Amino acid sequence: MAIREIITVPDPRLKEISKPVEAVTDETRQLMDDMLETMYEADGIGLAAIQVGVPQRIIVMDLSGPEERAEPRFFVNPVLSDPSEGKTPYDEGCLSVPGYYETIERPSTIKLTYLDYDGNEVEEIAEGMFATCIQHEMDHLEGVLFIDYLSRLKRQRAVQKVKKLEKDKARDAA
Ligand code: GNR
Ligand code: NI
Repeated sequence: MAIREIITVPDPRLKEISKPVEAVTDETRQLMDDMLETMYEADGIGLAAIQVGVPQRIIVMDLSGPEERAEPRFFVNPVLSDPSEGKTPYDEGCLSVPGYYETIERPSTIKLTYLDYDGNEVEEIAEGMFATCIQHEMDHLEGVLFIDYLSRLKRQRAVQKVKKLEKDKARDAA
């Protein structure tokens, strides 16, 4: 396993639409292992492949949190359907928009189908934090970030904040 670099806004690759995986192979699993390790190292609960610069429809997730890391999950070619009418607000963040948080409302429950780590088809209903997270990750596969739901002013502020953070980081490293 290897830690990969997480790309951040305004990297144009984050706007790409990711392509379906043709078959779940050992190469796919190696990428998923790397993504999981990268996500763990960054203290995240979810990560889409495009966030490490790979435009494939792959998501990893572990909702047990940075302390436990007990429930790694892998989603290949996920499809969402039947979103509930009821919505749930959640204070969202994104590893590609580090240091910025804003409340986003999304459908409270949603159906999903996907291929798992072994390439088996799975169907389930997501609710709670799982529903929020899978919708956030699914957006990444379509080139959409949570800040795209905000006003242009807030979105620009978020991008500026990330740029400043990275400039300061680069300066500290020099
Ligand atoms: O680590 C993450 N936390 C989070 C919190 C609320 C809603 C969504 C997320 S996903 C995010 C990691 C990430 O950027 N995934 O794409
Ligand atoms: Ni994200």
